[in-house]
Amino acid sequence: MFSSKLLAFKSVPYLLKSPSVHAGLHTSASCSAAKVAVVLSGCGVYDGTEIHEASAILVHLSRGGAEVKMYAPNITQMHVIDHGKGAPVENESRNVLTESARIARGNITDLAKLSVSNHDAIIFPGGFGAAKNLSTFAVDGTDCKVNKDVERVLKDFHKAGKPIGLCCISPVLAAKVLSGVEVTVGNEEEDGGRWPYAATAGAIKALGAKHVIKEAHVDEKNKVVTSPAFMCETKLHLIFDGIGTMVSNVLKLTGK
Ligand SMILES: *[C@@H]1O[C@H](CO)[C@@H](O)[C@H](O)[C@H]1NC(C)=O
Ligand SMILES: *[C@@H]1O[C@H](CO)[C@@H](O)[C@H](O)[C@H]1NC(C)=O
Ligand SMILES: *[C@@H]1O[C@H](CO)[C@@H](O)[C@H](O)[C@H]1NC(C)=O
Ligand SMILES: CC(=O)N[C@H]1CO[C@H](CO)[C@@H](O)[C@@H]1O
Repeated sequence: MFSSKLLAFKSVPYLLKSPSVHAGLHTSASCSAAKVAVVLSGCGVYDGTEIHEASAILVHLSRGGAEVKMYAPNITQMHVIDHGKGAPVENESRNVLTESARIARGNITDLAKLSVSNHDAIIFPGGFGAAKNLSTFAVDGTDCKVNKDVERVLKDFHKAGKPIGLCCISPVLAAKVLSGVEVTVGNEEEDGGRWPYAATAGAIKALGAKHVIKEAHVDEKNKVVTSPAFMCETKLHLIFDGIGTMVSNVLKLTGK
């Protein structure tokens, strides 16, 4: 993995920062950076977090200068899906926190330990994990239950006036937990297959939330920012850019 050239480069002493310089940089960076929690729900679109969405969020947060900490609940996944076949794997069981750790490169914390006081904002990528593990929306629709720690953190960030970003299917979590919130999942009609999950907008309205037909929406009053991401059949770079709009609005609302 590491070439001998790289190892040689790293061993040149005058290219390394002294510990004091490094500590100074770290302190100044952490003063102004927005501290953002990202909540994952597994690893893979059909039973966990949508990987491209999580990655796009992390790239945009990095570019925006945010300090990121990742979380996932320590619970068993509802399903393990063979993504090649699109079907559940019989008798296989996986843990949401363990699977999410793949996306976090190992650096992840149990969602039960997430405290609003340590963060300026929170973001939920989509993927079926949000509807299967963070809530029961995939099975129960508008009668869904939301994971108790997901419900707790959504309410805590909302009460503290700290921004909440959600994309793809995740806006249903806010619609269920935060009454009267405005969100978008893109469109309310399938429009020739461009919006295959358009029916979700109806469920959002039935939950008492307001659905807005938009490529990205900022509910200024509730500080809830949403974008459709993979709810739309479109090009990957457009999904990446849409998530960038969501992330930059979340960062703007932190005031950092
Ligand atoms: C893990 O993430 C935290 C920020 O949440 C960071 O301070 C720490 O350095 C990271 N640890 C590793 C081993 O990357
Ligand atoms: C997850 O929960 C299991 C069972 O309760 C426990 O053994 C394990 O240590 C937990 N993992 C983490 C990372 O908290
Ligand atoms: C799954 O487990 C059940 C109960 O142990 C067993 O009856 C069944 O044959 C298993 N299915 C497969 C595909 O292994
Ligand atoms: C295995 C399973 O279904 N796990 C959970 C996924 O998340 C939902 C919502 O919190 C739980 O109800 C499930 O038990």
